[in-house]
Amino acid sequence: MVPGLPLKNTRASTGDTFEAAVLAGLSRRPRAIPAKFLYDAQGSALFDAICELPEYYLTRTEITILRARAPEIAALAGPGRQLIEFGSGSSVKTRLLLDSLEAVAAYVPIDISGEHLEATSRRLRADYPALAIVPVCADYTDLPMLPWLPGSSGAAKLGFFPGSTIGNLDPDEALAFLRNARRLLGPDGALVLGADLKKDPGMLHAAYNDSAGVTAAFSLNLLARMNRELGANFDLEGFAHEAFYNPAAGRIEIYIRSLQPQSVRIAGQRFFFDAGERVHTEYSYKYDLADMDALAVPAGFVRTHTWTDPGRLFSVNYLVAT
Ligand code: AVJ
Repeated sequence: MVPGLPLKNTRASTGDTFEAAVLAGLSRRPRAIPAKFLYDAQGSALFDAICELPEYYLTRTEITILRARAPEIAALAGPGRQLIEFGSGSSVKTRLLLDSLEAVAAYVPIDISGEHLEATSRRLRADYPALAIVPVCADYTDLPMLPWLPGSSGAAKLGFFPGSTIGNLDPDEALAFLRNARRLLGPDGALVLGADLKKDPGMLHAAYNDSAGVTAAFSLNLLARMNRELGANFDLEGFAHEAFYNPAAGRIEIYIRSLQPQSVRIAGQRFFFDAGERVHTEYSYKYDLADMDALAVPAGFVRTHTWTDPGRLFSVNYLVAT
C-alpha cells in the first residue's frame, strides 16, 4: 500500500490522450469517441446548464431523493465510514450525505480533473473543517487502489456513485466498474448508486433533445474541442446532434451526424465524412430494478434498499458487499 497519495504525485489517467482517442475513434467503423472527452471546461459548464433544463429531470430528481433519504442512508451506513466518491466533480450531492453521516473517517473524492478536485476540496475544507479530505486525481474506472489512511485504516468504506453516470458505461464496462468498486470498498463496503429508471420514451427523448438546444451544444462541443486542442477545422454548422431511445437496448444513443459530404483536418490528418454519417459519442443506459440486480449480483453486491421519487423517474440504490 502507498501512504496517502498526495494530489500532485497522482496520475490523471493511464488511458488515452484526447488526440489518440480521436484519431483511433475516427479511423474505425462505426466511428466513436469515448464520452469522457465531452467534459473539458466548456463541456462541464454546458453539462451544468443541462442540469438546469426543464426537460432534464435527472439531477434535480436525484437531489430531491438524496435530500429526503440522507438520514436513512446514514443510519444504514453507521458511524465512522470512509466516504469514497467515484467522479466527484463539484461534490454538490456529497454535501447531502456529509450533512447526515456520523463521524466520517475521511472523504476521498476521485476525479479526473485536478482543477475541479482542488477547487472543490478547498470549498469543502472551509465548510467541513473537521473532515479529513483526501482527493485522488485519477480515472475512477481504472483505479488500482485507494490511498492508505493511517488515521482510519480500519474504517469501513461507503462508496458514492451518483448522477446515473453508470448509464454512460456499456454493460461490460458497468460490470467491470462495479467489480473494481467492490474490490476497493472491501468486505464491509457499501455503495450508494444513482441510476436513471426506464420510463416513457417520450420523456426520455425530450431530456436529450431539449428545446433550448443546450444538449446539442454539449455534444457539438466535442468538435469545438478538437478545433481548440487538436488544430482541427470542423465547421460546426455542418454537423447535428442526434439522440434517441433504443427500447431493445434500454438506452439513449447519442451521435454527431454529418449533414453533408465533407473533409476535415485533425492533428495533421484528413478525415472524410459522408452525408448522414454518424460518430457515436454517448450511451445513457436506463436501469429498472431487475437490470440493477443483474448488474450488482455478479459484481459481488446485493441491493438492500432503493429509494425513488413519486413519478418513479430516478432511483438511488444501496448496495452491500456480499
Ligand atoms: C452525466 C452520463 C448522467 O446520460 O444523462 C446528459 C450525460 N448527455 N445529456 C446522462 C448527458 C447528454 C448524462 N450523464
